[in-house]
Amino acid sequence: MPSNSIDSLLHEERRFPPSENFTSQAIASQAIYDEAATDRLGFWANQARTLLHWHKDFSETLDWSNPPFAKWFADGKINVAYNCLDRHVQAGNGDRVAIHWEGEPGDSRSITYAELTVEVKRAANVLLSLGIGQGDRVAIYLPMIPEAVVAMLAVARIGAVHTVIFGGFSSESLRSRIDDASAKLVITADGGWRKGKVFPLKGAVDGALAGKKSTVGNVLVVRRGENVVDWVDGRDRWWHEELASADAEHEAEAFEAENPLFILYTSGTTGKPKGILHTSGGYLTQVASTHKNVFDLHPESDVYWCTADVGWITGHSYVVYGPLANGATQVLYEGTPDTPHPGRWWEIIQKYGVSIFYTAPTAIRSFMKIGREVPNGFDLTSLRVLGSVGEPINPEAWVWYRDIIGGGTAPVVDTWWQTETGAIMISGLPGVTTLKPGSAQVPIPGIKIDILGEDGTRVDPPNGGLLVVSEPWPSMLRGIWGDPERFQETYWDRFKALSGTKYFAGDGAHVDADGDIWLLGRVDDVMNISGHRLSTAEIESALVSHRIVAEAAVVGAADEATGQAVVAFVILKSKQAKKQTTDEAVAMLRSHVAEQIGAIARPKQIFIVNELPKTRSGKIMRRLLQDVAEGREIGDTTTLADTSVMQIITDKMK
Ligand code: 6R9
Repeated sequence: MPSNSIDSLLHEERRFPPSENFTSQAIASQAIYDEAATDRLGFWANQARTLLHWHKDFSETLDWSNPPFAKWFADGKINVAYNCLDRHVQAGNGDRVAIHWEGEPGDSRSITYAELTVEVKRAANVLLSLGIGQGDRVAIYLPMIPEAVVAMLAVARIGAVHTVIFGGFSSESLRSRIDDASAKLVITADGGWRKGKVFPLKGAVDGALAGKKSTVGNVLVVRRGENVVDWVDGRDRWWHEELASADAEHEAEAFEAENPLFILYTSGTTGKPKGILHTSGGYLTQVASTHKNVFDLHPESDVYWCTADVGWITGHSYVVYGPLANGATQVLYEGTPDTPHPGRWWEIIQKYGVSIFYTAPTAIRSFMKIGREVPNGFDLTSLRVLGSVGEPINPEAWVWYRDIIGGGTAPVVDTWWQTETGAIMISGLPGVTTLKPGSAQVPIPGIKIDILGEDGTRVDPPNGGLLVVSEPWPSMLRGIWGDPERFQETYWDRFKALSGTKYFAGDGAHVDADGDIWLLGRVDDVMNISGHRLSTAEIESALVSHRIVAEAAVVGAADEATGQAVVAFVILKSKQAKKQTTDEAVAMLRSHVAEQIGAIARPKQIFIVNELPKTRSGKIMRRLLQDVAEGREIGDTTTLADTSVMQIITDKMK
């Protein structure tokens, strides 16, 4: 991680206590910590009942009789979309803006809660007319346009299950996710705007569905890019035509609290992405509660903006479900931060008077690089709370964020969580916590975190260890789609024999003497590129699927801008090696990975080598390759089968 070495972190002395002004109006207070410490389950039951509308109240908060399969609020009944829409309208807030949408080319739309509710009702009726019902899977592959939110909520409203696939993923990735989830319907767009151009989406869907039997019966296409698309009669339908003829009335039915809400694919340690399953009542409780407390949301006056794409968990929890369950007004932006000019984000904050802003360290670092002159050219005085997510934020970026974007006063909350945890787990609370740059700080009320050593016993400061969640939590994943064994093995078996059923997060961490937690990055083969998760195995298997490649090893190397960068070491097949220059081979392989997975996975560097460092049992020693890629002295090579390999590789790279 950039400058987040444990040594530099331990010398971080800056402290930022809350101001009296902030504390006097803050949503959170010491009282919620006290409440949760006295009665953890009672606290969550209380959050569920005060923040959400239950069609039928629950009698049991948590059923943990069959770990790791948890049930929260199991006999309660709820409709997630009703909670995000209808009830705000019924409470007299129909005229409040739900979404200020800003298209990349400069077009914009403001949509009220009343309008959004009608759109979702129409879309729900369209889904029903296409034969989608409770439990059916719907794949969503859309740009950041309001229809993405409408589509997700319409699926939720009828008790079906969405799987959103990030628009940057390739046709191949789309196909494997559609197949794994057995989706019956795909909702896409002709194209979307990115970096001043229209990028096509419908074509990738056509590619994913071409030439094979698929569970997909229909493709609904939103018109956005106005680019030319191919059309399969009978299968494809225009979203705007279907919605226009659909009934604007739809009554939300109550579903069980554990009704599946969505599957979201994320990278794990193997080549095959995992379909993380989330359900309804517990998930909505924790996203609503954290969104309110961690961001100090005052829905009647705040304008909130989370820059994440809805294709990631942050977009699910803190663009769609959290803010809408809380009746917030938010900004949704289609494009990139620097189009058409490097101040685009700050211009949007100025235009809408954004008061709460949530983004990733990689973005902050790229703005730091451009310089403070750009944000200084805009009025950012509306900002009062800043959030960070996706990877550790180095103290320098934290302080810059607070000073330059937050006017030297806005609290910065560093929020640690994962696709699997569904909602924020570790973070300071603005108005309560004395903030410490670089530390994610403390578990939120109602969450139990421990740092354990390899032997399953608690590690004391200043030693580092493995981060575990020791008690079930409402928004926890309920499984890996179609693979209960992998669910058990990946997350729950690590400490089972040693200290009971605890959730192993895959992150290393350290606690300081104040009890504040410092995240140290992944301890497995998962990389973090600009806050996006990618697995080394996934990229390696994409590389070896190319005809010229014999073997490949991928590492995440520290990178100033993106946190980590993908670096690949590739052995070519000897017959193929001579057919092109090294530069040609590298260029070919970089674009091959982008086609197989998506542009985010494209290796920054590829080194063509003759050997890879392996142990006697044949395991590639990525640790040594990482030393090479990061330009470090090479570590212990004694377990290598052939100890001269590293010398050959380093010579080759000179
Ligand atoms: C929400 C999200 C999860 C992984 C996680 C960790 C890293 C996320 C972090 C952080 C340090 C933070 N991570 N937030 N590390 N400080 N505030 O990013 O989910 O895409 O599943 O990634 O990201 O390594 O394990 P996801």
